[in-house]
Amino acid sequence: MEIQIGRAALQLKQGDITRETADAIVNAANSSLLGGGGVDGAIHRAGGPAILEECRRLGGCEPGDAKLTTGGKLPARYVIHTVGPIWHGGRSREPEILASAYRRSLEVAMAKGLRSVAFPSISTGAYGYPIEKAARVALTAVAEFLQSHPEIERVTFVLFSSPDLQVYEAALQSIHLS
Ligand code: AR6
Repeated sequence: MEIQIGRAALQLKQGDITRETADAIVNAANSSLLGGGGVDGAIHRAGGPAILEECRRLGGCEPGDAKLTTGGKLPARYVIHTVGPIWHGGRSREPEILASAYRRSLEVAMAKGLRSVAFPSISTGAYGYPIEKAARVALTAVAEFLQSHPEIERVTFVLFSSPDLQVYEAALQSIHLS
């Protein structure tokens, strides 16, 4: 599924983000930036040790912030490492922190002059954020950003499973039509 927002394309697809050829892929990391499981583990495995070497020099990352490394051996040129919120029931600023993770990732991409960015579903794995809620926050934050920043030409959400893709498609339809 793909929609236009201003001049930009917002695309949803199923796949493995480590195989994406965007200018940058986004990593759902933890505050240490020193690796982990899930998509973080997959990105470091596929990208090789150069990414972790660069991460060691970044001094970690606060939840809701984002930092840049090169893509190592990945097809993407850069990796933007962001940290989503751990789900604690929804009253600990989880939506604000999640929206900030998406916005800051796009700001970091823009600062480097990048035009295409691929995101995984941040916080909906090990961090336990309910995916229906996370999808609305994610798509709203990205759509608002694209409306005011035409420099970004394409954002792709790469959902790992078909059920996850369906959740994002339903969320995008309801946001787009409202
Ligand atoms: N491509 C796309 N999506 C993927 C891939 C992949 N190769 N692998 C997993 N996913 P998670 P979080 C999906 O747990 O919830 C790490 O240990 C996965 O199905 O990777 O933000 C970090 O170091 C899920 O939908 O990230 C942190 O400690 C989504 O990516 C912690 O997990 C996010 O799941 C961050 O937790």
